[in-house]
Amino acid sequence: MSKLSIIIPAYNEAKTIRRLVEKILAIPFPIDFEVIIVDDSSKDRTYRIAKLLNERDLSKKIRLFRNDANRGKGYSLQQGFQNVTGDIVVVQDADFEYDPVEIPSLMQPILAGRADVIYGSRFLGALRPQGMAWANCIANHFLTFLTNVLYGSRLTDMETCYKLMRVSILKELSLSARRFDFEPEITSQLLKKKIKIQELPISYHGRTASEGKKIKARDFFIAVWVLLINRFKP
Ligand SMILES: Nc1nc2c(ncn2[C@@H]2O[C@H](COP(=O)(O)OP(=O)(O)O)[C@@H](O)[C@H]2O)c(=O)[nH]1
Ligand SMILES: [Mg+2]
Repeated sequence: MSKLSIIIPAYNEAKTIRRLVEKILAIPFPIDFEVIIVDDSSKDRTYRIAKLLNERDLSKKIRLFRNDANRGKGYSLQQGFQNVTGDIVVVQDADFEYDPVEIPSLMQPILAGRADVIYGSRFLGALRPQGMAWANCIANHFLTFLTNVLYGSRLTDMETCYKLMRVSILKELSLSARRFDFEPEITSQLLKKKIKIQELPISYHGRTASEGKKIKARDFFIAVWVLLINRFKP
């Protein structure tokens, strides 16, 4: 095991992308790493900032891609996944709700050969993490509960962005989700393949819609639908 690939899907994240990437570059990861930024055709300065970061990055750890139009988080992740050169992959949202300094400890069980997939759970530390709106909190618990009922799992946070796995496992999946249906789709495929998902606690600082949170009620219903159809799909 020699390299970590951190994928950052970014859509209109000019406020946080620089700070996030600079923070990642300063983390003493136990293995080599690359940062793959996929700009989802942002309308703000996200791409320009990412380009500058890329040009100034003497360590050559940053790789930058850009979608030709706004296509969604799932699509952006696919672009990233197709370009990984590492053996372990993790998704890092661009908005700093999740703190990348926690990634090295999440990698430990995989590096030690004790796990193939790790989910960072926001709910192992608190039932309602800091800054998470009540509606989002209840939706998260419900979607995790539904996952557990349908797939016989015992997860506490299906929707977490921190999903780490061996690239060899990722390559076994056939993902088609384009938007926020990514989380239920990847989780159901892993569980259907009987791949064990191990959870570790993480911290979380939720942001509000005015700060740029874009997930909506409709994404909740899409997630329910995706969990159901994947369960009964042959
Ligand atoms: N909302 C949204 N986010 C996108 C899109 N493409 C990439 N992303 C990124 O996906 C991540 C998650 O989005 P966010 O709005 O924070 O959703 P949430 O934290 O799950 O509620 C962020 O890093 C976004 O920049 C897109 O088309 N729409
Ligand atoms: Mg977010």
